[in-house]
Amino acid sequence: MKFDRRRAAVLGMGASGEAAARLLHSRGANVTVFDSGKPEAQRIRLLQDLGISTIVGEAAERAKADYEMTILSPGIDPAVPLVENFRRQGATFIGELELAFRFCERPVIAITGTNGKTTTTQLIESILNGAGHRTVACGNIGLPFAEAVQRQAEFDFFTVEVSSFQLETISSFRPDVAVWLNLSPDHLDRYPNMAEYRTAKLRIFENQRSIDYAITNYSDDLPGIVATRVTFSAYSNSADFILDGDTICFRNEPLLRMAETHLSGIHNAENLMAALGAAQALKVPFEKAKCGLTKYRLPPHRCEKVGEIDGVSFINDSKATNLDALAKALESQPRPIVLIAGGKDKGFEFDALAGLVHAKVKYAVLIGEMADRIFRTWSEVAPCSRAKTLQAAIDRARRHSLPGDVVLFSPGTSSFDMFQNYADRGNQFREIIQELAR
Ligand code: UMA
Repeated sequence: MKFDRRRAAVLGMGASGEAAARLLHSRGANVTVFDSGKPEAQRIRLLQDLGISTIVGEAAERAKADYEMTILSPGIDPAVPLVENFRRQGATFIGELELAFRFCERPVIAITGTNGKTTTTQLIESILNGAGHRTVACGNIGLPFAEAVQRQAEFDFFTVEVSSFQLETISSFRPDVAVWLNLSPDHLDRYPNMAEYRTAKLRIFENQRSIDYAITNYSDDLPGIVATRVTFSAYSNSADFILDGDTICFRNEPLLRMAETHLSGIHNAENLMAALGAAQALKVPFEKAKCGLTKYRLPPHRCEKVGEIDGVSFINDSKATNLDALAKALESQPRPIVLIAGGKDKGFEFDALAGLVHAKVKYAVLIGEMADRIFRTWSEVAPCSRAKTLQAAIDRARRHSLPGDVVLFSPGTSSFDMFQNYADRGNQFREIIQELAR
C-alpha cells in the first residue's frame, strides 16, 4: 500500500503515535504529528530528522485539520480539545491498530480482556516461537503493532494484545484468531458505564468470518460472534477446555497439569486454556505447544515476591490496576495479608471488595487519590489507615505484620496519581523492599 504525498495527521506523540507516523512516512505520506501535551524532546527531534512535521502544545488544539487521514492514539480520550478541534473540521479517525492492520500481511492473533491479556499474549508468543513459528508479542503490551508491521518479513504471525481504547477506532481490523479472556469493571474514568466499555471490547469480533476463530470465556455471554468458537472455563464442565483439579483438559482429554508450568491460580489456568485454544486454532500440535507453556515465567509486577524480611514476604502486584485483579490476588494468597492498596480514581467503588477484605486482610494501608474513599468503606470491615507516600505505607505495613504474614502491594487501580505507570510503581516498591532487606 503506497501513500505517495497523501497528507496524514497523527494525534499523540507517544509510542503508538511515533510508530504510526514512521509507518506512514515510510510509505510515502506527508505526515504531521500533533501533541497537546509535553512529548519527549528526543522524540520530536527524531521525527523531525526523518522529515515528519510536529505541532505541540496549545497550537495543536487550534491547528487546521485539512488531512486525508487522521490517526488517533489510543490513550487520548476522544472528548479532549485536540480531538474535538479535528472533529469540528470534519475529520474522521482511525487508530494505530487499524492503520497497522491495513499494512499487515501475516495472520493476526488478537487478545483482549480486562485481566490476563499480557500473560496470555506472552503465552501464545512462547507457544508459537517454541513450535518453530516466528511471532512477536506486540500492541497494547508495549511494542506498537505499527512498529512490528514494519518488520513483517521477520514474522509468520503477529500476536497482538488489544485494549478497548484501540478497538474503539477500528474499521476493518479482523484477527484470524480473537481471544476474549474476561470482563470486569475498568477504565470507568473514560467510559460512562460498563456497557460502553464492553461494546468497545466486543469489536474484536466485528469483522471476523466463519473461517476465523473466537476463543472465548464460557462464562461470558457474547453476542454476534460468527467465527468458529472454542470455549474455556475453570468454573464449568461444559466448556471445550476445562480444569479438572490441577489438570487442564480438552473435551475430557487431560492435556497439562498446572504443576508442570510456572503459573498458579485459577485465573492463570484460564489464561493457559485460552493460549491452548489459540494454538489449537493455528493447528499447532499439543505436544509442541506444551514446550512453550512449561517454559513460560510471569513478567514482573504480577504477584511477584520481591523479598522477605523477618519472616514476612513482600509481594509486588502493581499490575493490579482494577478491582478484579486485586480480588484475584487476595483469593490466591493462603497467608494472613497486610494489604497496601489505592491509587488514581478510575470511577470504581472499592466497597465491592469489603467481604473479601474482611475475610482475608488483617490490616490495610491506603494510598493515593482514592485513599479517603476506600478508608470510608473498608474501615468498617478491617483495621485500616492512610499513608501519604509508598515508603510510609511500607513502614506502616511492616509494623502490622508478623512472621508468616505477607505484605501484598496490590493497588486495585491505576498508578498515575503518584507514579509514571504501574511498572514505575512496582519498581519503586521493589527498590524500597530491597533497600530494607540489606
Ligand atoms: N496526548 C495529547 N493530548 C491529550 C492527551 C494525550 O496530545 O489530550 C498525548 C500525550 O502528551 C502523549 C500521547 O498523547 O504524548 C500519549 O498517547 P497514548 O496515551 O496513546 O500513549 P502511547 O505511548 O502511544 O501508548 C499506547 C498505549 N497507551 C494507552 O492506551 C494509554 C500503551 O498501552 C501501548 O503499550 C502503546 O500505545 C503501544 O501500543 C499502555 C496502557 O496503559 C500500556 N494501556 C491501557 C491498559 O493496559 O489498561 C489501555
